Amino acid sequence: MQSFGVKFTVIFIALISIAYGLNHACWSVDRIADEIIKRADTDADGIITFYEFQVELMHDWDLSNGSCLPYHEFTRNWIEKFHDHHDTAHAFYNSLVISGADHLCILDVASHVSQYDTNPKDGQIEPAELRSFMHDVHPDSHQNGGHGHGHGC
Ligand SMILES: [Ca+2]
Repeated sequence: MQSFGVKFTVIFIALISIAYGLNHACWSVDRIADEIIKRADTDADGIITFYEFQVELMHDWDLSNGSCLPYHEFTRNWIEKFHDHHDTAHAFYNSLVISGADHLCILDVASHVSQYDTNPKDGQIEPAELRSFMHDVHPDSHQNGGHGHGHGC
Protein backbone atom coordinates (compact mmCIF):
# COMPACT_ATOMS: atom_id res chain seq x y z
CA MET A 1 0.00 0.00 0.00
CA GLN A 2 2.82 2.36 0.90
CA SER A 3 4.51 1.67 -2.40
CA PHE A 4 1.30 2.52 -4.20
CA GLY A 5 1.11 5.78 -2.26
CA VAL A 6 4.69 6.72 -3.16
CA LYS A 7 4.16 5.83 -6.81
CA PHE A 8 0.93 7.80 -6.88
CA THR A 9 2.64 10.83 -5.34
CA VAL A 10 5.49 10.67 -7.87
CA ILE A 11 3.09 10.36 -10.78
CA PHE A 12 0.90 13.11 -9.38
CA ILE A 13 3.83 15.53 -9.02
CA ALA A 14 5.04 14.61 -12.50
CA LEU A 15 1.61 15.36 -13.94
CA ILE A 16 1.48 18.72 -12.18
CA SER A 17 4.93 19.60 -13.53
CA ILE A 18 3.79 18.75 -17.04
CA ALA A 19 0.49 20.56 -16.81
CA TYR A 20 1.61 23.69 -15.00
CA GLY A 21 4.50 26.03 -14.66
CA LEU A 22 5.90 25.71 -18.14
CA ASN A 23 6.54 28.60 -20.42
CA HIS A 24 9.18 28.20 -23.10
CA ALA A 25 10.20 31.85 -22.77
CA CYS A 26 10.01 31.74 -18.94
CA TRP A 27 7.29 34.38 -19.00
CA SER A 28 5.37 34.91 -15.78
CA VAL A 29 1.60 35.33 -15.84
CA ASP A 30 2.10 39.09 -15.31
CA ARG A 31 4.45 39.18 -18.28
CA ILE A 32 1.85 37.45 -20.45
CA ALA A 33 -0.74 40.01 -19.29
CA ASP A 34 1.66 42.82 -20.23
CA GLU A 35 2.22 41.27 -23.67
CA ILE A 36 -1.54 40.99 -24.22
CA ILE A 37 -1.85 44.72 -23.47
CA LYS A 38 1.05 45.52 -25.83
CA ARG A 39 -0.62 43.62 -28.65
CA ALA A 40 -4.14 45.00 -28.21
CA ASP A 41 -3.50 48.54 -26.95
CA THR A 42 -3.01 50.12 -30.35
CA ASP A 43 -3.01 53.74 -29.13
CA ALA A 44 -0.56 52.79 -26.33
CA ASP A 45 -2.41 54.51 -23.49
CA GLY A 46 -2.09 51.47 -21.24
CA ILE A 47 -5.78 50.59 -21.42
CA ILE A 48 -7.56 48.22 -23.80
CA THR A 49 -10.81 49.79 -24.91
CA PHE A 50 -13.69 47.64 -26.04
CA TYR A 51 -12.96 48.67 -29.63
CA GLU A 52 -9.27 47.75 -29.37
CA PHE A 53 -10.20 44.43 -27.84
CA GLN A 54 -12.67 43.72 -30.61
CA VAL A 55 -10.09 44.55 -33.29
CA GLU A 56 -7.52 42.29 -31.61
CA LEU A 57 -10.00 39.39 -31.42
CA MET A 58 -11.09 39.77 -35.01
CA HIS A 59 -7.73 40.42 -36.65
CA ASP A 60 -5.38 38.31 -34.55
CA TRP A 61 -7.73 35.58 -33.39
CA ASP A 62 -10.36 35.39 -36.12
CA LEU A 63 -13.02 35.59 -33.44
CA SER A 64 -16.23 37.51 -34.12
CA ASN A 65 -19.91 37.34 -33.26
CA GLY A 66 -20.34 34.70 -35.91
CA SER A 67 -17.26 32.61 -35.14
CA CYS A 68 -15.78 30.48 -32.39
CA LEU A 69 -12.28 29.14 -31.89
CA PRO A 70 -11.77 25.40 -31.82
CA TYR A 71 -9.26 24.09 -29.30
CA HIS A 72 -6.38 23.46 -31.73
CA GLU A 73 -6.76 26.92 -33.27
CA PHE A 74 -6.60 28.62 -29.88
CA THR A 75 -3.63 26.63 -28.56
CA ARG A 76 -1.62 27.07 -31.77
CA ASN A 77 -2.14 30.84 -31.62
CA TRP A 78 -1.62 31.12 -27.88
CA ILE A 79 1.64 29.14 -27.92
CA GLU A 80 2.96 31.15 -30.87
CA LYS A 81 2.14 34.49 -29.22
CA PHE A 82 2.81 33.80 -25.55
CA HIS A 83 5.16 30.79 -25.55
CA ASP A 84 3.26 28.66 -23.05
CA HIS A 85 3.83 24.92 -23.01
CA HIS A 86 1.16 23.06 -24.95
CA ASP A 87 -0.36 21.55 -21.81
CA THR A 88 -0.51 24.94 -20.11
CA ALA A 89 -2.27 26.41 -23.15
CA HIS A 90 -4.66 23.45 -23.15
CA ALA A 91 -5.53 23.93 -19.47
CA PHE A 92 -5.96 27.67 -20.05
CA TYR A 93 -8.32 26.99 -22.96
CA ASN A 94 -10.41 24.69 -20.76
CA SER A 95 -10.70 27.44 -18.15
CA LEU A 96 -11.71 30.01 -20.75
CA VAL A 97 -14.51 27.93 -22.26
CA ILE A 98 -17.47 28.36 -19.93
CA SER A 99 -20.37 27.70 -22.27
CA GLY A 100 -19.63 23.98 -22.15
CA ALA A 101 -19.20 23.61 -25.89
CA ASP A 102 -15.86 22.58 -27.36
CA HIS A 103 -15.36 26.04 -28.81
CA LEU A 104 -14.23 29.35 -27.40
CA CYS A 105 -16.88 31.83 -28.49
CA ILE A 106 -17.31 35.57 -28.16
CA LEU A 107 -19.83 35.03 -25.36
CA ASP A 108 -17.20 33.23 -23.29
CA VAL A 109 -14.83 36.13 -23.78
CA ALA A 110 -17.51 38.74 -23.07
CA SER A 111 -18.46 36.95 -19.89
CA HIS A 112 -14.85 37.03 -18.62
CA VAL A 113 -14.49 40.69 -19.55
CA SER A 114 -17.66 41.72 -17.74
CA GLN A 115 -16.70 39.69 -14.67
CA TYR A 116 -13.27 41.32 -14.38
CA ASP A 117 -14.22 44.84 -15.50
CA THR A 118 -14.37 46.13 -11.93
CA ASN A 119 -11.39 48.41 -11.41
CA PRO A 120 -13.03 50.66 -12.57
CA LYS A 121 -16.12 49.20 -14.24
CA ASP A 122 -15.96 51.22 -17.43
CA GLY A 123 -16.15 48.82 -20.36
CA GLN A 124 -12.36 48.96 -20.74
CA ILE A 125 -9.63 46.56 -19.67
CA GLU A 126 -7.14 48.17 -17.29
CA PRO A 127 -3.82 46.36 -16.61
CA ALA A 128 -4.87 45.52 -13.02
CA GLU A 129 -8.05 43.89 -14.27
CA LEU A 130 -6.21 41.80 -16.84
CA ARG A 131 -3.64 40.66 -14.28
CA SER A 132 -6.36 39.73 -11.84
CA PHE A 133 -8.12 37.73 -14.58
CA MET A 134 -4.89 35.98 -15.61
CA HIS A 135 -4.04 35.08 -12.01
CA ASP A 136 -7.48 33.56 -11.53
CA VAL A 137 -7.82 31.73 -14.83
CA HIS A 138 -4.35 30.95 -16.21
CA PRO A 139 -3.08 27.61 -14.84
CA ASP A 140 0.51 28.79 -14.39
CA SER A 141 -0.46 31.26 -11.69
CA HIS A 142 -1.18 28.36 -9.34
CA GLN A 143 2.38 27.12 -9.53
CA ASN A 144 5.33 28.96 -8.01
CA GLY A 145 3.28 32.13 -7.66
CA GLY A 146 3.03 32.47 -11.40
CA HIS A 147 6.61 33.57 -11.84
CA GLY A 148 7.23 31.49 -14.92
CA HIS A 149 9.31 28.82 -13.23
CA GLY A 150 9.27 26.33 -16.05
CA HIS A 151 12.12 24.00 -16.83
CA GLY A 152 15.33 25.95 -17.23
CA CYS A 153 13.91 29.25 -15.93
CA1 LIG B 1 -12.26 48.54 -16.54
